[in-house]
Parts: sequence; C-alpha cells; structure tokens
Amino acid sequence: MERTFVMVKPDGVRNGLIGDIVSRFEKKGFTLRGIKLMHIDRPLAERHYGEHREKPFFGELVDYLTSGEVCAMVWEGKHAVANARSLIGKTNPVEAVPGTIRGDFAMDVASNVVHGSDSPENAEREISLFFGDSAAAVYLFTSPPLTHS
Ligand code: DAT
Ligand code: MG
Repeated sequence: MERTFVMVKPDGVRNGLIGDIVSRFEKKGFTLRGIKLMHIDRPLAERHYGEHREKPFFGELVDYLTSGEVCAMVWEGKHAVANARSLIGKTNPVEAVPGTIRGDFAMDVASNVVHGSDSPENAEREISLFFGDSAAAVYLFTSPPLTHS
C-alpha cells in the first residue's frame, strides 16, 4: 500500500472546503491515516516547496502557504500518489477539468486550494516533514508521529 501527503491550503480552509475534500478522498476509496489542522511557519513552507526555490513565484507561494491554517493529511491506498493527483486536477485551475478539486473550487494557480505529493518518494519526505517528530510547526491539533509505518 502506498501513502501520499495531501494538504488543504489556507484558501481551502478559509472557504470551508475541508469536509468536501476529505469526502472525495473517502469516496474514492482512500484510507485516512493522519489529519491535523496546523499553522506552518516559513522554514517549513520553504522546505516543503524546496524544489521551487528558484522560481519567480516562490516568495508569493510561501506567503500564501503561511497566510492561515492548513489541513495536513496522510491518505493510503493503491497508487495513492497518482490517484490523489487525478482527484486534485491540473496545477493551473484554468486547465483543471470540472469534477476535479481544483476544477471545481479554484480559479487561480497562485491559490489552487490543495496540495498532493508528486511521487512516492516525495510523499514520504513530506509525511516526515509534516507528521514527523521534528516538524517545525505550531499544531492546533496534533497526533502521534507517522514517520514509521
Ligand atoms: P502542483 O501543486 O500541482 O504539484 P507544482 O509543484 O508545479 O504544482 O507547483 C507548486 C505550487 O506552486 C502550485 O500548486 C501553485 C504554485 N505555482 C505553480 N506554478 C505557478 C505559477 N506559474 N505562478 C504562481 N504560482 C505557481
Ligand atoms: Mg508539486
């Protein structure tokens, strides 16, 4: 069984989309393994999106991710990474088809409501970052570390 890291971003939390997003993953057949509401700090946001450090939108991306609470989740299932990415839809909501989360709930690439890991390796890295002992964050609600499966 594969795991993936999914996060409802601050605009998704502000707009009341946690329930709908969780529901879509449950109905698809995923198993929820971890969930917490948290406010992430800038170093964690920068580590999470480290691959985009040189991109012109990096500063704006970190501002956005730290602008409010996020809902961090671990979902498990067959081909969890690829199945989650297909539920989420294309990065740019303009291209995300209706029926996907971004196709239904987002307009702009800079605030596209949800994150999903892009590979099993990155999924485990992100699960450690957000659910491991050393996660540099203020937890509103917390759960035991999920680093060891
Ligand atoms: P994804 O989130 O689909 O994996 P990504 O890893 O390429 O997409 O980019 C990470 C996030 O960065 C993305 O969800 C939204 C933001 N982003 C990507 N391209 C952008 C752009 N051209 N302008 C502003 N934000 C962008
Ligand atoms: Mg990505």
